[in-house]
Amino acid sequence: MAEHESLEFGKADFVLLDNVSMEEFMANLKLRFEKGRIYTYIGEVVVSVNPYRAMNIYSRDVIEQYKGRELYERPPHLFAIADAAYKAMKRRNKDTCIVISGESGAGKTEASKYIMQYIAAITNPNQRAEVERVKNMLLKSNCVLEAFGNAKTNRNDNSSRFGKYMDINFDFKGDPIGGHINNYLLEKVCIAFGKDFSCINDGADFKAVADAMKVIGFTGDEIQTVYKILATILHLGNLTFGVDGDVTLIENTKLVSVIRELLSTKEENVEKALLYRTVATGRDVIEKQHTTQEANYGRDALAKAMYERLFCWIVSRINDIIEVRNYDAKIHGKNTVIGVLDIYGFEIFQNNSFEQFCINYCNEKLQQLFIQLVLKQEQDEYQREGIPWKHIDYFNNQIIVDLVEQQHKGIFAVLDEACMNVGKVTDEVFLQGLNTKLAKHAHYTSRKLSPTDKSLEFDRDFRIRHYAGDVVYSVVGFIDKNKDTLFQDFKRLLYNSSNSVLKAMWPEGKLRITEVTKRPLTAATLFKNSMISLVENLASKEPYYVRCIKPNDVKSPLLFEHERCRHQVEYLGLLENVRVRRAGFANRQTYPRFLQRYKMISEFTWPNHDLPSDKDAVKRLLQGCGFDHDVAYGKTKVFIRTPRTLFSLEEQRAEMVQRIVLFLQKVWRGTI
Ligand code: AD9
Ligand code: MG
Repeated sequence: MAEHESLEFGKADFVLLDNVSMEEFMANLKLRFEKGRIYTYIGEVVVSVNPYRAMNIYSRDVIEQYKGRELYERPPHLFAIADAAYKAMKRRNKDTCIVISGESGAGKTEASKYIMQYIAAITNPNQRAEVERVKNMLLKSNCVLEAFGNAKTNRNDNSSRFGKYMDINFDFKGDPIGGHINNYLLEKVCIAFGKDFSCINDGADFKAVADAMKVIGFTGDEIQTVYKILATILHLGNLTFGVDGDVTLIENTKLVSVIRELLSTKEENVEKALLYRTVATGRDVIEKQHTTQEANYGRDALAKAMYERLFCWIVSRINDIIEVRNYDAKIHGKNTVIGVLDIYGFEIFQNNSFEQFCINYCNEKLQQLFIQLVLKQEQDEYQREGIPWKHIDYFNNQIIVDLVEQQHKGIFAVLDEACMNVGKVTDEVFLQGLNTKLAKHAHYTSRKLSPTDKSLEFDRDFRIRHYAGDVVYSVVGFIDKNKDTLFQDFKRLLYNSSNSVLKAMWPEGKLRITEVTKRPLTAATLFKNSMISLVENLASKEPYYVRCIKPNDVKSPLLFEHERCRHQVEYLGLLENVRVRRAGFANRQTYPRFLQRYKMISEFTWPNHDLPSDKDAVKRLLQGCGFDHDVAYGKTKVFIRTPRTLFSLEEQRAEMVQRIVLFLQKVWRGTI
């Protein structure tokens, strides 16, 4: 139990609830939110509720209060988790990671920034110049990524449209010496023409971003190219096609010259790539004219692909720059890592498509990891301490992970198969494939399989029973979004640019049409592979979790929408989390620490004990209080099963402390 917090603010750890019920959980969460206590623990997990107002809890002073402290010594805070991850990394030489999850607008990115700030603030006490440089780069790179990867949505004014995993490397002194960023699934669809991206539309904003890029180490040519690509994307948005007889035309040909200029290509090549497609039929190569529909489609695909490629290129350039430089540190010195994952939470919209499907699959993977790691961690500790472990039941979502990613019959496999179809490639073909292969799956159904089900409104709908709840997806657009839809002609166009920076972004444009034999990997396969390696990576580290909750949809600091929050608590599996935590032992403390806190409540231990060991003293104390049945004695720690026992100990302690104080006051006043 965290000190310095009275019950007026509710329970600082959900594990201490009298009953683990949804009502009690929600009441505690609400009370704390209303009292401005936005963080609460579940053991070592931080539950955070977005305050939607500036909180005075991130200052230098507060950082100092958390530095080097144990989790329970201070009120729950992100800083405590960051410190725990840092301590584990530094003292025990462990790679750690902090997984931040929650839905859009719940506060993940803000949390990741506070964590980074904390780590930056507590490291490099000797002000080594190289370390300062690295810290500065890591923080600055964040701004640049946000400028390109965030957008204003109706859910969040500064919504990250990509998942981000950032590793920070530390040397043997515990100072940052480099880092690496992985990005996941930038939502191509919602950035069509980048209308939403302020850095594209606003010259002043772009100036600020360009300055940040310069500081990080992007060259002038590179920044110029970025600017040109953004301008091209904007112009593409204004480009329209018409017809003259059966010939497709570009209506505003002036724009073609502008784009040509920006891309440093030949004018006729731009026009040709927009209006024709080169296809190989056997050994012949022919040029096929687009219909206006195809031309529109091609133009949109080009804009999206250019943006996505640009973003990935920026990430890879940042990685070049922040990579661990120091040869010695790489080869010899101890090099440990803290990873911070800021990734999209479950999304259940009115209309769910391929993006939501990928995002929700990602959350299934992370939940699976959570189950394994949280249980594994508990098991490991009990084993280490020599305490028998009894297994508790929880819903294992592996079945849903398999439903999505299994070879041959998983949803991604069916989707890929539908995309490879020689004949008709349509969303309906994909849906038929699902219905055939998954008809009997307990977590899959569709309009066709359950015609009377009211939640499946349209023929195109299918439904997945996710661990977090049922989600109805519309099959429309799956095929398109899964395929690499960019015509090879565009890739060649960009590769043949005389701008070397742009050229380098499009290496596959080198291939001649007759050489393009292998299909590029589909979006689903790429995403699946990246998730599998993400999870492998996280699993190799000691994890810490931050679970973010969004209190309302109107960005209000006052409103705690009960139903809205309850739903999140449910799908984040927080009650399950409390139960798992409690099924073991609610609290564990080393013997010396336990004595330090409670020794005054027993005559055997106050003021000092004369037993052979602290362990014996703790045993004697707990037997004396009648709590012996509710605890287990490990090698170095005492484990307390129910929170009630801890409460009683706390109460007795408070009572004793008061008595001691009164006694001392009397002594001072000379009345004794
Ligand atoms: V998304 O999935 O990227 O759309 P996030 O990242 O979960 O989403 P974000 O961190 O961007 O949400 O938070 C949304 C907004 O909530 C911020 O712009 C702040 O205005 C507000 N917020 C979040 N956390 C805090 C906080 N600790 N203190 C004050 C906060 N305001
Ligand atoms: Mg975000």
